[in-house]
Formats: sequence, C-alpha cells, structure tokens
Amino acid sequence: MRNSSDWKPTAYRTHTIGQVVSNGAKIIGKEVTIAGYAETVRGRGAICFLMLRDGTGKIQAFLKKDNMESDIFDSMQSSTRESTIKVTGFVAQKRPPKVKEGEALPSPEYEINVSSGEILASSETPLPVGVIDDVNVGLDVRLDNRHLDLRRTHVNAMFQLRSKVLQYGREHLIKEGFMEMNSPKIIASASEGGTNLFPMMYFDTPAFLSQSPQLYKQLAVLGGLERVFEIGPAFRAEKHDTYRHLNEFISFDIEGAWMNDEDVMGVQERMINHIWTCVAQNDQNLIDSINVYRNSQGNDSIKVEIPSIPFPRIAYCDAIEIVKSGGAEIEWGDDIESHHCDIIAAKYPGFHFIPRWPMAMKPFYIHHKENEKSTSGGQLSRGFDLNYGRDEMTSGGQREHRVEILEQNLRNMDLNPEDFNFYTDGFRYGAPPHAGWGLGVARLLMVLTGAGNVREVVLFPRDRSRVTP
Ligand code: AMO
Repeated sequence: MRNSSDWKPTAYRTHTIGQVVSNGAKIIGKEVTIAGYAETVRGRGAICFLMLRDGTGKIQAFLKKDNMESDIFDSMQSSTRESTIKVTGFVAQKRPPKVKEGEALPSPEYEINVSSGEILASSETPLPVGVIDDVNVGLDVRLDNRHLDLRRTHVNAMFQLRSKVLQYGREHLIKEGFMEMNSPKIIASASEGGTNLFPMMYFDTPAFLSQSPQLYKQLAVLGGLERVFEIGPAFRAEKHDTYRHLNEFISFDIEGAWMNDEDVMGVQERMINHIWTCVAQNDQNLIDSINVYRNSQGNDSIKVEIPSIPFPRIAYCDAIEIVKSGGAEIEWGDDIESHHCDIIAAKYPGFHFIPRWPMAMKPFYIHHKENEKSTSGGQLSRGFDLNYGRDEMTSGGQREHRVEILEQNLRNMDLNPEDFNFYTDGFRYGAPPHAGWGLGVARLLMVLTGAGNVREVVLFPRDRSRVTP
C-alpha cells in the first residue's frame, strides 16, 4: 500500500483510506469522504459492512439503514465485489477484540460510520481473475485481465517496485551528472543489426521502429551533452518465445563522454548498489507483500541482499575456460549461452561483468581493445555484458570515436556507411572518446522480485502472440 500522507483531497474524497487508517486517533468523530473498491460486502437486514480498498489501504465502512436514506442503503447492501463506492461518514474506533486476561490490547483500529454514499461503477460478476481469493488462473488469463490482476496486492507491489527501481536509478545517475534525454522511436536505419527490425511506413517512406537509442545517445554526447541517460521502449522483431524476451521492452541506457568501458561498468555497479540499498531501506513493505504470496504458493521468501561493489569481472577468455572446465563444449568466438552461464554462475552467483568480448561478435560501434589479442590471435573489444545467474542484464562498451575506423567497421559487417551518414557525420568534427550501456529493466526486476518471467514485471507485455490489451 502506498504512503499517502501528502496526498491532497480530490473531487471524490476528502481523505485517502491510508490517511484515515494512520490518523484515526486525530480525526475520530470527524466527517470524511472516502472512495474505493468493495473488497467484501457483508451483513443482512438493517446493517451492512463494506470492506473498502484504495491504493493506500483498507477500511471497514459500517452502514445502518436507520442512519441513511434507505434506497442508498439497499443499493450498497446489494453491491457486487470490486464495485467502486464512495461513502461519507464519521470516523469511529472499532470495538476492540476480546483478549485474554493479561494480554495487551492490539493498537486501535478505525472504521467509518456511514451517513451517505454512492455506487460509482458496479462490477460485473463473476470476476475473471480473483482479487483476494487465491484462484488459480494461468499467466495468459491474468494478462488478458491485467486491469484486475493488478488489483492483487503482490502484483500491485511488483509494479510499485518497478517504479521505485526506475526512480532510484534516475536519482543515482542524476547525482553522477547524467541528464535525461529522449531519442526518436521512428528511425531510418538499424543500430543493432538489420534482421530484428519492425518495418513501418512513414508517410511515403519505409522506416522502422527503434531497436535501441544507441546511435542517438552517442550523437547527443558528441554534440556536447556529455553524460546522458534514457529510459524508453526498444522494439525487436525477434522470434524468441522465452521467459526473458519480449518484442517491446524498456531499455535503460546511458552514454558518457571521456569514459571507457571500465568507467561505465563503474557507473552501472554503483547504480545497482544504490537501487538495492534504497529498496532495502524504503520498500520492505513491498517485498513483504510479494513474500506473502510466494509463501502461499510454497515458494521461499525473497531477500534484498545489497550486492557489494565492485562486481567481479570475468574476461570473456576466462569465461570460456570456466565453461570448458565445467564440461560444456564451447570455443573462443562462440556466444556464451544460458546453459554456459549456469556454469559461470555456479562460481559467481551474483552480478558479474563479462568484459573484452571478441570484436567480431560485437556491433560496429564498439571500440577494439588496443594491444590485446586472445591467445588464438583474435581481436578483443571493449564491449562487455553484465550477467546475473543465467541471464544477461546489460550490454555495453566503449565506442569507436574515429570516423574512418567506424566506417571500416560498417563495411566489415556488410553495412553501407552511406546509410549511416546521419550518424557518422556526428564524428567528422571532433569526437570525444565515449562509452555507455543498455540495461533491460524487466530483467533487473526479475532479479529483485524473484519473478521467473519478464511478463510478471511488464504491465502490458508484447510478445509473438500478444498485442493486446
Ligand atoms: P542489447 O541488444 O544487448 O544491447 O540490449 C541491451 C539489454 O536489453 C535487454 N534486452 C531485452 N529484454 C527483453 N526482451 C528482449 N528481446 C531484449 N533484448 C535485449 C537485455 C540486454 O542486455 N545498444 C546496446 C546497448 C549499449 O551498448 O549501450 C544494446 O541494445 O537485458
């Protein structure tokens, strides 16, 4: 439940339910108007108890036919669960429960003695997804009815945590001198390879949905914005159907001038450490809500363990050796796949960086690693990943800032430099060395919340089989 101590009255309520619950002693006897969802409707004859819930708390509303217009009473008494209801009444202390002799009384609870009210919108029955009952429905049904699924306490807590993670991340980057930017989402050429693009028509011209803010965050830095970040959608027409891939995801990107790969890895680990520290300090109530649900399903509680920094760095070449010694088949130049990551994670269970990937495996904008080749003579790069367990969280690296090399990289990857003039032109008039990364927000949230699927932490996911709601 959200802390609403500073929320102002609105057209529909004088107080949030949270304000009444936490200030009951001060406002006892006072008339208030609150509004919420009818979680339960009980009582027969001339009395009725409504349990009302808003985003900030729950409170019992007590209705007596003698105290109000009888048709309003009747409509409230026959209202359906989850209908939205506004009531006006007096704050009263609930009768304390009976306790055994010698036992301390629990702290007082409050209720509303209702004098008038209104049903704002009735709920249909039955509910396709139970809000307080533990009805077993699959993820697909939940996503089809996300508007109701979200009313469940632990699901709501997940999305509050998501908002907090972005807030703490932003906060940290701003403190380190980064400023927020927005790049276009309709673009003319690919940044991350041409096969994953969603094509579209931009009036009479073919265009694409953006795969990444990559080229634009670099242009912003070349232009003198020095340190930028962006939290925005990226679209990939990948035919993956996994727990960690979506076709639209939120990418949390940074780019900084006068920085190399190691510098921006530092920014990333400090940011993640800050996010975890803030969640541990401020949001244990959200973690508790998630744990109540997890425990009810027979799962262990999650704990917010603040990752110490620096995170381990396992150079790509060493990672390959670890995987080999774990018995899996892999060669220098191969991708490190999930089952390989399991072997590495057995040794490095928390966040860990994998720097210095082979140049040939990285996009054209990545800078090569000077004076360092693999034992097999392959060119290394200043590109890195951040992993947790079997999942990649982030890719990043230092960027090539010399236009001749950049154009050669494009040609090496069978791309036409002319298609990238809008980008390479940015490098023709002096370019600072720079570096950055892109972090998948949903993947980070999976680590924090223990979710086993990115769809749990994305409000309205887009995958191969879902474009609604
Ligand atoms: P990359 O393509 O590795 O790098 O993406 C960065 C991070 O975004 C997340 N991610 C995804 N999340 C969900 N569904 C997907 N289909 C998906 N694809 C990627 C991952 C990944 O690590 N321009 C570079 C970043 C940079 O160098 O600054 C880029 O986009 O967590």
